Amino acid sequence: MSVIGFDIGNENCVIAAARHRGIDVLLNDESNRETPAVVSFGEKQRFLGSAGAASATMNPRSTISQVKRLIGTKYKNSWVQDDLKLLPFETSEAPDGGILIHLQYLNERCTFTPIQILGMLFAHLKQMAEKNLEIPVSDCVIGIPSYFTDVQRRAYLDAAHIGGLRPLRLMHDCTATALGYGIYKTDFADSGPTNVVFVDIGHCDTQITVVAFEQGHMKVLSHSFDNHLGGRDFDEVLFKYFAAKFREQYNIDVYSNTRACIRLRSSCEKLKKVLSANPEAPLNIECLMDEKDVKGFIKRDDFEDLCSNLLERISIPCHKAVNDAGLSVDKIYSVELVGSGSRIPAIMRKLSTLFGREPRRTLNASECVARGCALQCAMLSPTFRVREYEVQDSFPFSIGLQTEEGKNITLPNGVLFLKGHPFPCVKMLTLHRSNTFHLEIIYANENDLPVGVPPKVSYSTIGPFQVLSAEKAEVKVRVHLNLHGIVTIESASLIEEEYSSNNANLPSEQKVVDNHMTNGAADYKYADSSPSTTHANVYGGTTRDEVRDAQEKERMLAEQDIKMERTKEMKNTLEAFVYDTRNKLLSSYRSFATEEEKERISRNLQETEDWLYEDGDDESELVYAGRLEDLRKVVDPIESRYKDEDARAQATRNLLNC
Ligand code: ATP
Ligand code: MG
Ligand code: K
Repeated sequence: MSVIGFDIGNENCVIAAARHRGIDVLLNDESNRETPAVVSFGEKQRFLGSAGAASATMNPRSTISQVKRLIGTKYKNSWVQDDLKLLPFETSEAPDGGILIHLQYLNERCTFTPIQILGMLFAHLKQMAEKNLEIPVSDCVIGIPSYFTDVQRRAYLDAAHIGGLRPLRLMHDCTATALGYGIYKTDFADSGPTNVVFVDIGHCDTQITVVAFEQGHMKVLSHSFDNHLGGRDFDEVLFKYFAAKFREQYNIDVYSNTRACIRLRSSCEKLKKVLSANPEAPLNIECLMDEKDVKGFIKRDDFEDLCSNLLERISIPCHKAVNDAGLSVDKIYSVELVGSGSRIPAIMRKLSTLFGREPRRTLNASECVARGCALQCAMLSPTFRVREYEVQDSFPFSIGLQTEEGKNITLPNGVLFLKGHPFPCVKMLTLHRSNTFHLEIIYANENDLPVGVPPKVSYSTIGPFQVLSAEKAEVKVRVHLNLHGIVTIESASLIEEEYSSNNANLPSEQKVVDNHMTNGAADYKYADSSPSTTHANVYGGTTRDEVRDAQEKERMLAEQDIKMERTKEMKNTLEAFVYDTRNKLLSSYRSFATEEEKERISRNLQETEDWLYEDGDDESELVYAGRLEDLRKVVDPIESRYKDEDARAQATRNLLNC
């Protein structure tokens, strides 16, 4: 059974696998530890990961990247619109308000959802892991940003299912990182918890998490984020700077040319990386547009000045995380910096000032999320034995419950789960109902949420059911905030008579049982229950049928890719046969073919070669195989004569040796 951790970034994906000697990061076909999160549609097949990234500039309109960001978002949302402007592929609004991606493939206009594209990436990573480990891969743990909403979490699970995976847990990125940090560390003080701040700066976002470690146990105290602050914002600063410079200097407007934009953007990203190690750096792009070569230059100091705004913004989620954790800066043992976006030296300096100490880089900045997820997968997997270690995560949003009239249900604290609540967990509440009713799960505090997230999560119908006496009927509703951070109304049970009499003097809507779990589900015994049916609608969610259709579509697309790969292989075999036979005619076959035979074969080889470069450049596997077969027919007699003679010679040699 596979024990795998996936970190799907906006930019890069990392796969880690637990083996009996520890956690390994798996290599892709290019022997890299990171794989670009890109799906590119060629003329007849898809190119995924590194191969996809390679075709980004050649084929920008059909190359899909940054899809993680688009998952479970609304097309009309203003930041989504801003993001889409930076992406070269075509999009439109889906009927449910989400995003549709349009592109040309196999001479047709095709439409995909971001979930489908993410599913393709998952399928690719799964395949990569299988190739590495030589076992089927399905069980896994997947890292997600802590600020992901319910619908985004569900979308991630759907995408993983489309890709053929079975996620045992969606795990907050920084929680995974913290697990990898805490489980190996044995020198924690006995006097009290050791508080560590994890700062993860990725391509598009910044996540801050405060964790209290004790021997054998870690507890997340707070999560905070800025989901619009990452490495790419620093690229954008350089991009704007050079776009303006080049307009002045070369009279070109890169904004008017998609390809030029992509090339300048990617050069700016490289330039940013160079500036992390050097005090100044040049920028040269040949033939950027209007047949003009451009040259630029920037000093790190000037770059940092241009970024001062962005650098300033990092302090906001940092303060928030420390405050929400109920700590002051002097109670922090260490600040751990991860995520490749954090390699900018000015970020390190900013954080040093902020926390009054130099952040550390104890963990591998680009691999820690995947490694932590693999560890968690090992802990959840029955096939692995991992040191006893308790992970207690906290949920970043407050969750409330409303009735059909939009009225809040009276609950202690006014909410069902207060922000920072440990999860997974279950809450039971008891309601006086004698007829079918509806419950709406909502985010209770809009200020916690990323910008533009609607507060409604899902809508459940409970019932129909029949009661003996409307007076005494109570319905016990079990709400589950599960291991993935997805909230569901798991069940509802009708309880009459005996049970309600036990609780007679409590106001009905305040009977909330809080049960915090760290492992598995808690057991509840119902006094006298007859289950009633519940049915939930998730706002913006995918239906089972849609997932099934997407799985089928993915299977077809994968088949087409395999078909094209096999076609390429057959074409290569045919080509190799031509060259190989031509060589043999001059060497090994020389004394086994008549001049006429040689003449005929040579002619055939030449014809095949010419055909391969012209009419036969783009044929099916079957046609190439047919051609190969035809060639073999004329070559085989010579080959067998040669083999017979070779065998005879070998036999003679053996005889003589004895
Ligand atoms: P996200 O976490 O937002 O989903 P991700 O996990 O793919 O994205 P990372 O791989 O952690 O992101 O970071 C990618 C970012 O790091 C890119 O913006 C990249 O330009 C930046 N980066 C990588 N190396 C360096 C470097 N040496 N100096 C500065 N920035 C760098
Ligand atoms: Mg990341
Ligand atoms: K285990």
